[in-house]
Amino acid sequence: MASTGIIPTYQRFVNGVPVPSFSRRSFRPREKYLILLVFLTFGVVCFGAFFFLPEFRGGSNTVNSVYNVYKHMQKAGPDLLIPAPPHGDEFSEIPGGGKLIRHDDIEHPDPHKIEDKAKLLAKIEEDMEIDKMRNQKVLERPDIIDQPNPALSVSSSQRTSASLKQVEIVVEEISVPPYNKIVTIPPAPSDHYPDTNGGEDPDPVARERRLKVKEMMKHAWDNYVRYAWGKNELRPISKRGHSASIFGSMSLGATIVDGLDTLYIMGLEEEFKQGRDWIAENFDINSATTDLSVFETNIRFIGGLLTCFALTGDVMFRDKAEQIAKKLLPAFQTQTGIPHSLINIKTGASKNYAWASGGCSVLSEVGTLHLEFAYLSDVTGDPVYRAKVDHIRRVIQSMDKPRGLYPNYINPKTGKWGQHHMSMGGLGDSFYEYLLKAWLQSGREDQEARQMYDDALHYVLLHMLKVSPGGLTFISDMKFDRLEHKMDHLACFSGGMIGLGAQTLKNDLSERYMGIAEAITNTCHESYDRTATKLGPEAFRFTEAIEAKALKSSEKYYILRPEVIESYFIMWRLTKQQKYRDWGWEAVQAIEKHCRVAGGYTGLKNVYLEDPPKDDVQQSFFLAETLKYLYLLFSDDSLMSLDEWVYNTEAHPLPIKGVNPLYREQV
Ligand code: DMJ
Repeated sequence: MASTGIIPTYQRFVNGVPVPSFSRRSFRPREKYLILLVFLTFGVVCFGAFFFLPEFRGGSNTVNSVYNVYKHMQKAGPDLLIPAPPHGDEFSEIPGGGKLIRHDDIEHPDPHKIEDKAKLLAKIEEDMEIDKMRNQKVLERPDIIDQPNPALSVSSSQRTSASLKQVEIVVEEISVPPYNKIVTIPPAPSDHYPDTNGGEDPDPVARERRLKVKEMMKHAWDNYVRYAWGKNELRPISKRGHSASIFGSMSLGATIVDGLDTLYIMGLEEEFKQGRDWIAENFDINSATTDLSVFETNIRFIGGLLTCFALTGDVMFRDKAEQIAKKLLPAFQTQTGIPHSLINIKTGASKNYAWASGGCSVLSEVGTLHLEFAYLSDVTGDPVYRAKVDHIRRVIQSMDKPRGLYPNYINPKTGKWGQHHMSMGGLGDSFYEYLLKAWLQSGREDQEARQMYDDALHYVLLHMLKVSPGGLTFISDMKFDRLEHKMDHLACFSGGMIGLGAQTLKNDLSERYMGIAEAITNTCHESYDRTATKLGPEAFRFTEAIEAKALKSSEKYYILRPEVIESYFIMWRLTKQQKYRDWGWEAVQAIEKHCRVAGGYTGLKNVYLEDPPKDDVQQSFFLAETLKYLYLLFSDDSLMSLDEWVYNTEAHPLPIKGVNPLYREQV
């Protein structure tokens, strides 16, 4: 007879003959064990649910508990989506963001509409592609199709464990996932930590403005979390991920790594912890299978991670930085040791850009590795990284300089210059910056770097510095012997750099150089002020007809770049002239008016139009640099002081050796 019970019955045989089971009066020992096992399992499940689900532990009421169970089920995947039971509170947090939104927006999807939504999404994505081709306005993706990713929510346990100031070595033995084991390296004995909750300026206006910038960071970050978590960048209008070619085709979470130290500095602890855990758990440079830019990977990823290591002592950051640097090393295996621009992380094959003059490497790229690689050697104890960048320095230093200038292109095979194009903007810029900053980073020990900086700047100013008929000072580009009276937005960092150089080594030239720094920063401000949006173009020119304005349509865009604001920040700290703060605030207002959209911040295609078309990209450097510099502009000097930190070219502050106890070098 077939059993209809839940517990299976077993047929007994005696000498091969089945014995009818109805004749038994009690369970056999095996059956008893089985029943016991079932009850035990049930008990363990109940016990586990009670103690380990935070909602049960929190003693919430029944409705809330049911609601929370529903949320857990949502995490299991879209297939399990069911209408949520009624809930007492009308609002909840966006996962990871802490921003209040209506439950209706996220929690009550009508199951019957899910298919239509998917179709709508596909249609919108298709429209956007067509739209892009026509260079028309990007179609905004309506909110109804965005389901927050529950996997991104910051759990209560994460919240309580979020601490930015880890001083002692902590190994949490009980945690299962390795990323929860935070091992920290203490700084040299000192009570010195950046007071990220402090740094408030005595001026109440500055305090208010700083708060506004912090809110902007929240808006940028929350939307990235909501729509593009783990992707490189956010498309804030079409509300999806974006990846520029510099990141290859992989999702490396560039915005997380690049923006993390800004979160830290702003005291956004939950968001910092959320990003930190993503990096620990998900960031793997080996997932990169196509070509990556050595320069960009260094300044954004290695630089960002090293700053987080310095700030927290959390060795996970240092180790990830080192893993990346190791993968970049094959790019240095050229005849001269001058690295190639691109590397395939998987194969180790490296090459230069097809467009670069005669197969050359780019000056700004090979010269912008020094800070990160030197620091990495000191914190890991492995001299290989510093050796690589010292070698680059020696090669470049030994080359003849046409009229004392450094051309933008250098051939890694021959060790000779390519085309004699010189620029303080793209292709040249941060080469000069890193000479000055290598000296600063070394606690002013690296005299060779300072000498090279002084010489390079002398010849740049001698040959390329110009004053327009209207009295605007600018650093022109130079192509062979011809000056091109154009300045890139990128070159606007030089106001701050020249000021910093003048202030940190007082000599006969200091006053003149400080004057030039002020004049260049003023010109860059003019390039903003002379537009309809009050945001500056990608490049501006000086001709008989125009001054500090873009000429070509390809120069009229603004992609949330930081360089002008970077100079406001440095010049404010050096001179304390109120105008720099005022100009920074003008930029904040313009960004809010023209670049802020519901889904984040976008670049503009033409800053001279009252209502410019938008590019639908929130660059990772907007979080890493633009917002960080704005925040620091309105902070007290004590926060991330220029006496203790040197900012890499992506605005990731690295500690100054011998001055800042957070240097954390291996001894
Ligand atoms: C950043 O990635 C860095 O500042 C780099 O040096 C050049 N420009 C971008 C931002 O404009």
